[in-house]
Amino acid sequence: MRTDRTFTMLKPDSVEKGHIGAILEKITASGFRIVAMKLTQMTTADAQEFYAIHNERPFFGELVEYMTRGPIVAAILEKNNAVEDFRTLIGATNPADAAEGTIRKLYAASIGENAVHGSDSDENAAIEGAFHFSGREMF
Ligand code: IDP
Ligand code: MG
Repeated sequence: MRTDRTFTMLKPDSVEKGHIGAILEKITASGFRIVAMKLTQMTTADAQEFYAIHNERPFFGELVEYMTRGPIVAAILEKNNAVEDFRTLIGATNPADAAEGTIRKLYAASIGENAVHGSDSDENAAIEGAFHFSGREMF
């Protein structure tokens, strides 16, 4: 399993607020190379499958509504130690707990609407990247 790639989404709130450019600038300035990227919108079935691990959680319905309400930017990123370094760059799930300078501290409104996704393991990075991109869309 390669350890130099992760998967991200700039979530609907980031797109709605016009934060695509600022967040991508922070990502690339932090040493991540964009391997694949697109503006897309998840269907309800897509979001239910992508977040299936959370389907018993009380916030699942709210999460699916949020993630499907508008377009997202999906991307695969490459860097040494990508998964861990990207989780550090985005900060804690709840922006109130996120470190200064992290993407969620800067751009997230709440624990639900928290601006960005970052894969939590190399295995999930591969699964999530393949969920959104075909091999021909990866560079
Ligand atoms: P992560 O995105 O930091 O890995 P997870 O615990 O995997 O956080 O949760 C997935 C997503 O579900 C979060 O990014 C957030 O959008 C949403 N979420 C997590 N916890 C809550 C909650 O307590 N209320 C509402 N939404 C939540
Ligand atoms: Mg997670």
